[in-house]
Amino acid sequence: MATMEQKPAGVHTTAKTKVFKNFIGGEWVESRTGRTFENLNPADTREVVGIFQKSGKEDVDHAIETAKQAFRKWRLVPAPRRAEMLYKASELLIARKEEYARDMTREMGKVIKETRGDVQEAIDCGYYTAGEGRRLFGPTVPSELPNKFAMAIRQPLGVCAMITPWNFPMAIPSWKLFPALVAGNTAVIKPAQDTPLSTLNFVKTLHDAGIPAGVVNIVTGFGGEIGTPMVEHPAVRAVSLTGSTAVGRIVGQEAAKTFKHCSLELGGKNPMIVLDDANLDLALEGALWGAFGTTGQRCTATSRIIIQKGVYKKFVDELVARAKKLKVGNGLDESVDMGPAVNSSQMETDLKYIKIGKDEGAKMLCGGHRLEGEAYNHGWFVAPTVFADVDPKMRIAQEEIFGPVVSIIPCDGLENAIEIANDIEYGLSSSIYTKDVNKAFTAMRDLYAGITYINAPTIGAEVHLPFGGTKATGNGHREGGIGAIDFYTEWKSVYVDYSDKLQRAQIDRPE
Ligand code: UN1
Repeated sequence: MATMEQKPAGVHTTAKTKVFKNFIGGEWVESRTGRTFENLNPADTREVVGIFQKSGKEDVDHAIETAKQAFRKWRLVPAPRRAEMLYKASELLIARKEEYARDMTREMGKVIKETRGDVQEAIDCGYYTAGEGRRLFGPTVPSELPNKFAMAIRQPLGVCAMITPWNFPMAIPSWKLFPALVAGNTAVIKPAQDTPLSTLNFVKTLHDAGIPAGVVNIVTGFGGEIGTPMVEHPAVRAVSLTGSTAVGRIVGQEAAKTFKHCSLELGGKNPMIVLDDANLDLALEGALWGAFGTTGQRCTATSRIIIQKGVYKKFVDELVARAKKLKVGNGLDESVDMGPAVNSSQMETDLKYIKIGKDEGAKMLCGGHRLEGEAYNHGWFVAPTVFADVDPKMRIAQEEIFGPVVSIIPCDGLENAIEIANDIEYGLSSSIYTKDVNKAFTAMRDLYAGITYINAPTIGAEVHLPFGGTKATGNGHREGGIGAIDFYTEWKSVYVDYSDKLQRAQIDRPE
C-alpha cells in the first residue's frame, strides 16, 4: 500500500512533512478520530507525500450534516451563477496545472505527461459543465387542454456522496462534482486512500473559485470506515462510485435500501481488435499506449488485443519489441514512459495474474516480473508484460488485472473477433483497427460496450460524451455529457392551468 499507518523502514517523515486536514463547512479540520495515515510515493516509498486524516463515521456525519445545511441556500443560487464558479475553478486549475500534476505523480506514480492530462480533464469538465449552467434544458410541450401550460424542470437532489478512485484522482472527482454542483446539489467526497492530495487540491480550487462553505466537503480515510457510513446515511440522496465491481455490488445494494440515486462505474476488460487490413504501425502504437499507459491502471485500459491471423505474428513480434523498449521509472522524469503500480497490493495482484497466465499455458513473451535495481528497489515497479496465444476463456483474458499485463488472442476475422470481444463479464470500452468502413460500422454496432473507438485504442474518452459501460461495468448510468446532469437532477413536471376552471385531463377533451 502507498498508504499506511505503520511506517516501513527507511520512510522519511520529517518535521516538515505536511499534515493535511479534512475540509468541512469551509474549514480545514482534523478528524475526530485523532488518527492519521501517511501517503507514500509509489515510485519511492521513502518519500512521504503527506500525512492525512484517517477519518471515521463521526467525520462523515459532520460533513453530511454540513452539506445538508448548505443545500438550503445553494439550491437557490441561480444556475448560471453557480456555473461561473465552475468556470473560475477551471481558470485556477490552468494556473495550478503543473503543481497539481507533480503532486499527482508523486502520490500515485503515473507519468507527468499523464498527470497533466488528468488535471486538463478536470479543466475541460469545468468549462463544459459551466456551459450547462445556462442550459439545464427540460422539455416544454403543448398541453392536451386549452389554456394550460406543460413543462418539466430539473431539480437538484440534495447531498451527494462521492467515492472516487486513485487512477484519475482529479479528473474523476471533477466528473462527479462539477455536474452535481451546477445542478444545485451539495457534496461529500471521499477520495481513494492512495490519492487524497490530488482530490484535496481540486476541492481547494473549488473553494478558491468561490463555491460557498459547506457545499463541497472532503473526508479522507479508508473505504470501510468512511465509505460505508456515507452510503448508509439517510440524508444522502445520491451515491456515485467509481471502483471495483465487487465494491459496486455492495454499494448498489446498500444505496437501494434508502432509494438513493446510485451511479456505479466499475471494472473493464477492454478489447482492441486488429484486422488484417489495419494500419499496423498505428495499431501497434495504439496498443502500446492503451495497454501500458497509466501502467495499465485505467478502467478503460486495453487489456485484450484480438488479432486476425494474417497479421498476428508480425504484430506480436513488433509489440513485444516495443514493450521491451519502454522506459519504466519515476514519472517525474519526463523521459519515462511508464510509472510504478500504485501500491504493493496492486503490484502483488499484477504478479499473481502473471503467474496465473503462465500456469494457464499462455505464452509470456516479455516482462513478467518485478523490476530490480537502484532505480526500482524502493518502488512498486512491474515490467510491461505481454502474453500471446491466450485462449479467450483463460482468467487473464476474463478478469480485470489493472496492471501492465496484456493478453493477445488470435482470431479468424471480424465476426469471430466481435464474439470474443463480447464474451466477457464487462462492457466498458472497445476498439477496432481496420480501413474497411463496412467492418468499422459493423463493429460500432455489434461491440456491446459503452465506448467504441475506431482506429484508436480503448482509452481517451472526452468529458462531453457519455462515459460508462454495459453489463458488470455499471448500473446503466453515464458520467460525462448530459447524462451526468440527468443523474444529479430529478425531473419535476409542472402544469399551469390558466383557464380558471377545472379541466380534467383525459376526460374534458376539447371538441
Ligand atoms: C479510467 O479509465 O479509469 O478515457 C478513466 C480515458 C480517460 C479517463 C479514464 N479520459 O482514458
